[in-house]
Amino acid sequence: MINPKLKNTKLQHLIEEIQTLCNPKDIHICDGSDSENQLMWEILEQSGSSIKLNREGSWYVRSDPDDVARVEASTYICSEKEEDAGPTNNWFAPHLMKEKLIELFTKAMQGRTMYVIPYSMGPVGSKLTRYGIEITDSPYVVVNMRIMTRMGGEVLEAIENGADFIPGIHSVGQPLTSSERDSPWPCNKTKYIVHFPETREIWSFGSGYGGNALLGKKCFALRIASTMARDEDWMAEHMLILGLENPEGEKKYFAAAFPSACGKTNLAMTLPSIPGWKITCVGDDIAWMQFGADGKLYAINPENGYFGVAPGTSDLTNPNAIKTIEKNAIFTNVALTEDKDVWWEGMTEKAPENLTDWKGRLWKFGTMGPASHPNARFTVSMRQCPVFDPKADDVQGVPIEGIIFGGRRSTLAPLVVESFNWAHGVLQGASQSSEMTAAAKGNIGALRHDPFAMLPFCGYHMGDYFQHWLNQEKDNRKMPKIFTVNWFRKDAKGQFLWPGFGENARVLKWMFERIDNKVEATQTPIGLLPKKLDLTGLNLQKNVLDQLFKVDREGYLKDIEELEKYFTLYKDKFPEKLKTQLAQLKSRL
Ligand code: OXD
Ligand code: MN
Repeated sequence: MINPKLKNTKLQHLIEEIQTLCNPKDIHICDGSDSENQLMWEILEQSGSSIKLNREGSWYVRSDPDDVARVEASTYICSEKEEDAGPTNNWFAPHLMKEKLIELFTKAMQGRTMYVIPYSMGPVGSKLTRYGIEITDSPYVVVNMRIMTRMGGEVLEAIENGADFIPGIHSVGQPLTSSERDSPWPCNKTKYIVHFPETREIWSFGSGYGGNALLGKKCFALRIASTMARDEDWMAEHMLILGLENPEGEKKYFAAAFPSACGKTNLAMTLPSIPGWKITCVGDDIAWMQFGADGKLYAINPENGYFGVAPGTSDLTNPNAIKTIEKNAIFTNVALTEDKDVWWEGMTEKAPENLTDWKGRLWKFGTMGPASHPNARFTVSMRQCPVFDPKADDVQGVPIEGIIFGGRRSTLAPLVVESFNWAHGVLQGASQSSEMTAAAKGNIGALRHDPFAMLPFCGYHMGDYFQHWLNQEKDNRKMPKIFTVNWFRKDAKGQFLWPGFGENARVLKWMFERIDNKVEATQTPIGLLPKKLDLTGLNLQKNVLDQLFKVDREGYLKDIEELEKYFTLYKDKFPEKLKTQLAQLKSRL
């Protein structure tokens, strides 16, 4: 038992309860210090989990080959009423799930240390910030949470002084008997990622990977926070936040929702190809937003680091990310070079000789699959990003003037479309669909509906969530303009039409100037398209541009037919206002 007792009785009881249930060999309350971090790495190295890299302060970790991504099929929203979880979530009755969890967690931490991680989602002191306590038996989780959140003594002190917190209980689900040697990546075939939105609790069993185990991220900052946001009139979104500055030094902030592994990290720290324009990064994955008394929408990034997809990241695609990970980074499931550095597909054109792959095998190109897992990740502090936005720590947040929705669509969706108004933009968000990536277990490449890029992350009924978005519009509020982008449209030969990456700044520039009413747009049935995009210095054929902006009426009508079917999933919770928007869109086509 911890001694002396904590002042916060909720925390004291939580620790006692989980200790009694999970029977760990000892308890460690994390303070976030350097020495503690060092100790965690010593433990990880000794158990064969990690390798010190030949890169300042950086570590290499390989997961179990069966524990490599978020497990959406084993993710549950356990609201009292099934209807409140809605048709897009797995639901289970809370009392039955609790019984199941008690069974799973009984003695689950035997032979292991139970770590208690006090962490803050958001800058300490912001009105939008919320605290969490993660209890885990994984030192890998501790070192990651130290980067991904503001973790440690300051937060514990705030909690000890009475601040509330969201509890999250995590176990890798592999107890250790004294004679057993630990596995390098302990985990369990049985996995449960469970959320209780009413009592605001998280329980996660069996996985040590990413969003399954770093409970501040998807579990708290999206699934639980979305329900808090609904009840308290704010927004918890799967969005990056970036600042865009024009050559005159004027700056605007944008929030952008893209499904997992669709380039949010790249866009959030784009190095613009157009002279004089600058992009700064507030966050690459999650935005918590609320309208202020002045009617503007303010956003904070609740996280403190990036858990970015490594494959495809290079000096060409994201030079700022490459600089960010030069030191103090954790690399999980990438390939290891002979001189103890990292490599992944897309980093360089040719793979170095004598690579060891993410499964620990000497790798040869061709028959062994990729050297790094497609969902291999780097974990790194956002403070190391060369374009870290100085306002990322501002307790007020940053004012959002533009909201962007995007997905990975090889057909139909034009490069950029501006919505006619807020409700039309909400329809755009609700209509988002994208080709699946390796971020979640599933059928990669299949087109799936992913409204607001929140399909796996909305903690309540998606129909109510659409309504919550509509409800944000009020007379005294300055509603941001809403845009939809698609960087991934392909030509008949399957080649990408748009070069993407740094060139995406041209599209952002158009949005920036639209917000200021400085550039014109062409009215089309689906929304407003650029009359002219700044393409100076970009050698893009006229026919490519035509294809990028083609509004395929027939294709859209088919898409809408399919969308109408999809929206019946939400039954009477699908908002009337969106039905009207959809009918209007149809009649315009
Ligand atoms: C992520 C995801 O890790 O969306 O950010 O899967
Ligand atoms: Mn994400």
